[in-house]
This record gives sequence, structure tokens and C-alpha cells, in this order.
Amino acid sequence: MTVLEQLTSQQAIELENKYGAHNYHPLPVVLSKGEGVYVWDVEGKKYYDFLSAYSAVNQGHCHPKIVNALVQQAQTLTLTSRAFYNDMLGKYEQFACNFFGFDKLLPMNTGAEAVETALKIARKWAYEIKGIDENEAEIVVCENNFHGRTTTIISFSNDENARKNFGPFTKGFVKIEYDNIQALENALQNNRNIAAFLVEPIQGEAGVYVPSEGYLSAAKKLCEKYNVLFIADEVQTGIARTGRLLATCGNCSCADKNCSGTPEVKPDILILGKALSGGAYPVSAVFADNHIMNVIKPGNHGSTFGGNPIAAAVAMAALEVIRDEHLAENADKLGRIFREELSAFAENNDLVKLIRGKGLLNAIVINDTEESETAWNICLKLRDNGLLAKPTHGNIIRFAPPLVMTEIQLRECIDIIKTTIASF
Ligand code: IF1
Repeated sequence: MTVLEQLTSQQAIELENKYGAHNYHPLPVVLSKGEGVYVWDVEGKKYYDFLSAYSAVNQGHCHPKIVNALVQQAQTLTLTSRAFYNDMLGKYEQFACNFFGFDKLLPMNTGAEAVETALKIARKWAYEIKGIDENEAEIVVCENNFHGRTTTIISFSNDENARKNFGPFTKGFVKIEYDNIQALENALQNNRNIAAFLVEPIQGEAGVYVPSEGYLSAAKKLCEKYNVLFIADEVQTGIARTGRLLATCGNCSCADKNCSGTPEVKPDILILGKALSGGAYPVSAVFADNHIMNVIKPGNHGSTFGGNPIAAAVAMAALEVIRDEHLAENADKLGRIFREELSAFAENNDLVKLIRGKGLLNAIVINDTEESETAWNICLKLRDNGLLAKPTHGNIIRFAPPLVMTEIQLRECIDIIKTTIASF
């Protein structure tokens, strides 16, 4: 079979099963085209995308401005490595640092790489600036976290599926309960070896857990009190997904003048990925001010593709789309409608326990056990009804459409979701 021959869905699934590692259990649908809030399968059926590639496609599938930036740069200069300068990286670094209000960024490719980079910067800062004894640094993390799949990152995961039989594990992490300020104070006050606190502003994979109002700012204040770096992993919550440019939204002078949120905290270290490229290319970045980032000297850290010209061009276009199309504001407005409508529906439906989320990162909790197949079966039915979503657990379905959705499209999707759930 030549690669140009159009596969049927079944053929495509069989090929993946035969030649691909089984590290995912995808919903049985085979996509071949994406545009804005829509995707099409190989048989030509059209769907609303309510996963957005785990919040990487906030700007909508194949956004013309982002694709154009990708194509133009790909025809000019794709990769130089950092052994030499290139004419795109400095421009992008200046643009993105001003966009988010930081002195510097360190460019990487995937979210996990950026998380690893942030951990290394925090440790180096701890030894060279805070004065912790070498190899004694510890980093506080939260139960039920998700920060990626590298061996160090899964070392501090409590998801057995993500860590079992991948040991031995990296030391130097202290786990505390999420959204519990006292637990954080207890971890910081008795231990002078703490370098940093790494936290997701909303725990995505755990099931879209939105912490109590003021948790993040109280955590930041505790970090200041104990001279510990506050690291925000905004790989999934960042780039307007939660109705603000950043879920921590520490910088109200951000480019999105229409930012609908009120600034809460500015992280010492900010981690971005996913929608930093609008899903067109792997782009991630770690932001920090000079007193932290300047611990990194030539030869300390690197990556073949980190900061390549295509990544630079695509990321600038992706951020301009967020700003110019006021996607934070749109996510905030549509998210409120989504939660309002589905909360009202939940009151009269035994199957839906609750709706939670912020902006267009939402989840419904199904009235069943975590081990049940109910959420999966609802997602299969949603697929048949033209909407794609995926469970994060047996009883939780995440709903995260591209932020370019219109209110009319959203209301149509709400009807699909209500009708589908009511049919169970
Ligand atoms: C999978 C979801 C999971 C992330 C946060 C870092 C990373 C992620 C907060 C790593 C990645 C992806 C990975 C993907 C499923 C998806 C995900 F929450 F977004 F749905 F797993 F929790 N920090 N999240 O969410 O970024 O290296 O993937 O670019 O691994 O199954 P990455």
C-alpha cells in the first residue's frame, strides 16, 4: 500500500495496532482534517473537537496565520542548532518575554522538557544563590500532579499507571496535598533545603481541579517568606485556556489588553508548551527574571531543536492570534455559559454529579466509579453525535474546545452534550 492511498478508519487503526507501541487507548475515530473548531474523519464525518489536542490547539486547527508562519519559515531556514545564532530566535525571545512580563526565556520543545529545565534551573539557583548544600535540594510537588512522562517527572507522580516498573526513581521531591496552604507551610517551615514549589494552577489530568480562590497567591506569599521559587506549570492552563492569558495571570501588562482576569501571582519560573505553537509544532519555554535565569551558563543545558527558527516564527504567530482575536476574553465568556448551562442540566440529571473548570477548561463528573466505563461510553456516543471528547478518568470527561469557538457553536455543542447524556 502506498502512503498516498486513502485508508479506511479500520485500516488506519489496524496499522497503528500492528506497527505502533500501544502507549495509548484512543477513542475509535480516525481524523484526517482539521479547521478551526472542526475535525473530519477519513470517511468525511465532521466533528466538534472538544479536546483541542489536550489544549495545544487553543487557536483552532490549522489557523491560517500560524500555518503561514510555519510554511514561510520552513521554506527559508528550518534549523541551525544553537551552535550559531539565527535571525529569528532573538526576535521571538524579546516578543515572548514582553508578552508574559519576564526578563528571559529558555526555549525547549515539549512540555516535559520544559518542566525538566525548570527543575534544573531551580536546583542550580538553590545551590548557587540560596546556598543549599550541593545535592540536598528538594522540590515540593502536589499529589495527583501531571507534569509529563520523563523518568524524573514520573518519580514524583502518584499515578501507578505512569510510574510502575519505570524505577529506580529520582530523589529530591516532597509531595503535599493540592490546594492545602497549611500543608505547604508545613513542608517549607521545617526544611531549609527546599528549592522550589512546582504546581499546576488547575490540575488538568487529575480531573480539572480548580483550587480555592486565593490558593495560588497564598502559595506565592509562602514561597517568598521561605525564599523558595514558585514554579507554575501552565503547559495546559496557559495561553488563554482558562479565560485569562495565564491561569496565574501574574502580569496585567500582558499583551492581551482585554485580559478578563485580575492578576493573581507572578511565578518565579513559568512553564509553557502546547498552545505556545497553536499545535502546529513542538514549542515549549521556561520564563524567569535575570536573578534566576542567569544561573544558567554556556554548556549547562541545551537541545538540538530548542529555539529553532520554525519554532520562533510559529510561536510569535500563535501568540499574536491569542492577542488579536482576544481569545482569553472569549474563553472566559463561553466558559461561563458552558458551566451555567450544564450545571442547570445537572440539577435534573442523575448521571451528572457536577461541572467544574475555568474558562474553556472544564470537566463533568459522572455519578459513577473511577473504574467504570460510563465516561468512555458517553464519549463514544458523543462521537456518534458529532462531538469528540475524552475521559480523564472512568467518571470524568474533560471538555476543552478551541478558544476560537463562537457562542452559537458552543450552544450547539451544549445541546449535543445534554442530548447525549440524557440518552443514557
Ligand atoms: C500524555 C492533559 C495529561 C501537562 C502539564 C506538562 C505536560 C503536560 C500540565 C507535558 C502534558 C498531556 C500529555 C498527554 C496527555 C496530556 C495530559 F492533562 F493535558 F490531558 F497527560 F495530563 N505539564 N499533558 O498537561 O507536556 O511533554 O506532553 O508536551 O502524556 O498522555 P508534553
